[in-house]
Amino acid sequence: MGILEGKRALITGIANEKSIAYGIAKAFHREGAELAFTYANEKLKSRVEEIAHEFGSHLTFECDVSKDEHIKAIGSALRSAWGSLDILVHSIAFAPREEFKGGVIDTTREGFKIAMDISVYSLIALTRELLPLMRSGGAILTLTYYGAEKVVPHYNVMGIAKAALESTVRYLAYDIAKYELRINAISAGPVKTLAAYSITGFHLLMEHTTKVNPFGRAITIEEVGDTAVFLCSELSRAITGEVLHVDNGYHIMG
Ligand code: 0WD
Repeated sequence: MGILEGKRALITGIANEKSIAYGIAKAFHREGAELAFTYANEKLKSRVEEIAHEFGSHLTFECDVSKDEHIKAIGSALRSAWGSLDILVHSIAFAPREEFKGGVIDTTREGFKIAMDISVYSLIALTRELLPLMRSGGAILTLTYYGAEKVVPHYNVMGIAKAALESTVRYLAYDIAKYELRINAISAGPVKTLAAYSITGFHLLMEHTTKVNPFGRAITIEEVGDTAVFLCSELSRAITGEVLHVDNGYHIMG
């Protein structure tokens, strides 16, 4: 029997099979969870539907997190499809491509607002909307990156957004504990996904990280998936507000 048997999970942030959220969905499916998916826009609809079928699900909903009405709609769609929810995976981040070109000093007001809205506020808004559906013992998971803690050239406003996201995890952990719910973040090492390609010099970053980490190799989305299973299962029932690095130990190096 899988560790997530009987659990219902909503997975956001799949763009394709390379997405970190895809690795999480795969591991959740293996562990017996029932899955539902959101896609950000019409362009991603058919790809996400195919992925849902692969995992035995027919539940896919459009949700552009910059739109309050989409977030509301997810609440009502899940209420009628399932009536309850155990796990929310928030695997969403965005900043306009130009924001990764110069330094933080070049950040535009608009770019700052967009990065914080899509990458941070969305976690608060989704948590609030889905809270009434979540069963006691449930868990929320988000994805962050080392650029929240240290300067990673070109990560820029996204580093600031990830620092805010990690703080949000701690504050939400406090708020939702009274419902016997938990929230944690995985700080993943670099993975070649669509989002990563917007970051100037991503390949250099990948090369450096791989060279420096103690294992000398890149992480896989399957490795993130396995940690996600732990953080969303009862095995981690005393862990909340935590940022867990899945980076082959890169963050311990000086
Ligand atoms: O190296 C990496 N790839 C790392 C990613 C290292 C550490 C953390 N992360 C984080 C990202 O910052 C993000 O929070 O993991 C999360 C998932 O990122 P990913 O798997 O690398 O990226 P990708 O496969 O591109 O999926 C991110 C998705 C979007 O895909 P595109 O490529 O179409 O932007 O976030 C979603 C969208 O599906 N997204 C949105 N969803 C709803 N509403 C929105 C939006 N407005 N904007 C982006």
